[in-house]
Amino acid sequence: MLIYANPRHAGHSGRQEMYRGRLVPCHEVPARLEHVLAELARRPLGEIREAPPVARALLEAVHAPRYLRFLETAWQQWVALDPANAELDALPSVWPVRGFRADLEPANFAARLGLYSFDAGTPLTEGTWAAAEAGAACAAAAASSLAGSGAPRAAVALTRPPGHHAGADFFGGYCFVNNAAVAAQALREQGARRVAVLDVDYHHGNGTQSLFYERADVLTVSIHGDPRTEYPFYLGHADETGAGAGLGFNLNLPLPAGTDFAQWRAALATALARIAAFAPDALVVALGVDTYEGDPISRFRLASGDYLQLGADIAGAGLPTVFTLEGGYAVAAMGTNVVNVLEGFEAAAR
Ligand code: 6XA
Ligand code: ZN
Repeated sequence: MLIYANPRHAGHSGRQEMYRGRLVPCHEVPARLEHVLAELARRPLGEIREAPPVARALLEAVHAPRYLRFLETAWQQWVALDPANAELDALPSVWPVRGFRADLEPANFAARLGLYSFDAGTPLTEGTWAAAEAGAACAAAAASSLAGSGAPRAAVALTRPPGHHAGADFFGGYCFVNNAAVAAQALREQGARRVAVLDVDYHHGNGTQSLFYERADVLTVSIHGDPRTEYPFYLGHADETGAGAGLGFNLNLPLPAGTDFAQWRAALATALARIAAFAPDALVVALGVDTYEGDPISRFRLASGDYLQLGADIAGAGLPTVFTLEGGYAVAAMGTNVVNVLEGFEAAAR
């Protein structure tokens, strides 16, 4: 498999996030990706490449132009308010809920930050935009690499910040640019008639779901902690099945806290059966490993060895596959768990 690693990822390094009523050190840290790279050095699975820059038109096919312009300039706006802000992160604290105006961009920076976000757990830092844009480039390059004869079966966007919570014009859940959606859109634009996105992160991929909710050409399937108790809370229920032309093209498989691999794998079988019935030309896997039993913020019970089987089951779909890296906060186990998925996939895809 081909691996596109984000060379700018470490520039996005938040200091603090709001968690259970207090500011705590960020869970989504650069070391997560460094552990995956270290494990890939021990167990190489393919060439590791740098991606060319991502086309703005592709980003704008996924995200609103005014949102992208905001992300791109947010740090400068933040520091322009007060040079001392350079030592802080920009963290949202006010949001327009139902009945508020979202069509106008407020003149106040904190209000703009709130307009384009949905939680106080996602700090925006000096290197956030560069990291997010370079991550999208990895996703786009991974998709491109699957086109043509002699293409590999799979390609990986090894990147952070993650992407699956980011929607057309909002960030949150540590996500800014939706890398899985960028990959799916790129696959469509390069000729795939139908693309399936399978989200195996512990958390519902609300951003990805909302981006494709009214489209029949991209099937979105997510296996995740039940949103009645688990983040992102306000989306991810089983009765969300798509709308308009997209009706029937979204599948949510919420599972209770405490779910083990046997139960989880049964949901994966349901997900893969739906994907097979859709008969896509390509698959995007939003790969989070926060389903791990040792994850500090999640509550499933997958063991490291289970990720080999998870990868093999996904390979069983028999599709050209792009993986994007999403969550996983048991940092020291991150390399083993992610590389196990990829190795399990490769071994079964042979
Ligand atoms: C709340 C928890 C965010 C979860 C992020 C994640 N700050 N999403 O892993 O997949
Ligand atoms: Zn997650």
